[in-house]
Amino acid sequence: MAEKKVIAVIPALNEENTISEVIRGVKKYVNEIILVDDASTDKTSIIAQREGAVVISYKKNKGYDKSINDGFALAEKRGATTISTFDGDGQHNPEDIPKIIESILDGEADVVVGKRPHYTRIAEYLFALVAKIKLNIDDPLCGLKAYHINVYKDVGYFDRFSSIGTQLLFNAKRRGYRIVQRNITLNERKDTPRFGKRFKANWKILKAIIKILCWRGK
Ligand SMILES: Nc1nc2c(ncn2[C@@H]2O[C@H](COP(=O)(O)OP(=O)(O)OP(=O)(O)O)[C@@H](O)[C@H]2O)c(=O)[nH]1
Ligand SMILES: [Mg+2]
Repeated sequence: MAEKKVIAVIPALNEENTISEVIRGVKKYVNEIILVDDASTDKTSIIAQREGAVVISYKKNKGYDKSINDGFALAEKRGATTISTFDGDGQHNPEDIPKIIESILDGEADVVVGKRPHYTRIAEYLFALVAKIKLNIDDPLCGLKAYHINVYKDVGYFDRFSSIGTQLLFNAKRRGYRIVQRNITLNERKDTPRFGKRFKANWKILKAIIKILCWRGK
């Protein structure tokens, strides 16, 4: 059997305060880390490189999903057999990674989604309801997920319409892949969400829900 290689993709926007500790923690549980720095104006990129991550850096902000698209494409090129996404803001705990990748490595699941103990925004509860009905999963917006490379190769992309990291998950369901959920721990964010303040964030999530529900394409 081919060797297994786990690559973590970390999207990051101005996370210089947390990125060093995040990379040091994640490194213990994966083979490689790809950090996608979305035109941060701080030292995120430099610190990530120093900590040994493979860094993709943009001159202009491309957004969360486009960053992960590029991260996944590079992970595939670098021979990943499992790809995990992980937030760079210190809210996830690296110790949860084994729980997230285990079922994929054992061949028991194709996609694993983390379930956070609580959500911050009203629209997250709505998306959770939609995902419960469609996928039997409670937390589609959790930034800690893992995918078998075959799911990504079969679909051919991570995101095409700013789904906030959910399109590959819904696509996997459509194609009959096995999706499971695992409880994870969550730390409080120490500064402001990069995702936008309350109204903007809720609006982005609402748009993603509508797109997922209306989406009939490939
Ligand atoms: N590449 C990229 N990363 C982003 C962007 N916006 C947010 N991120 C990163 O995505 C991860 C999650 O973003 P957060 O702002 O923490 O979003 P969140 O955890 O859903 O929001 P909170 O629960 O309020 O913290 C972090 O590592 C961010 O740095 C972006 O535009 N581009
Ligand atoms: Mg966060």
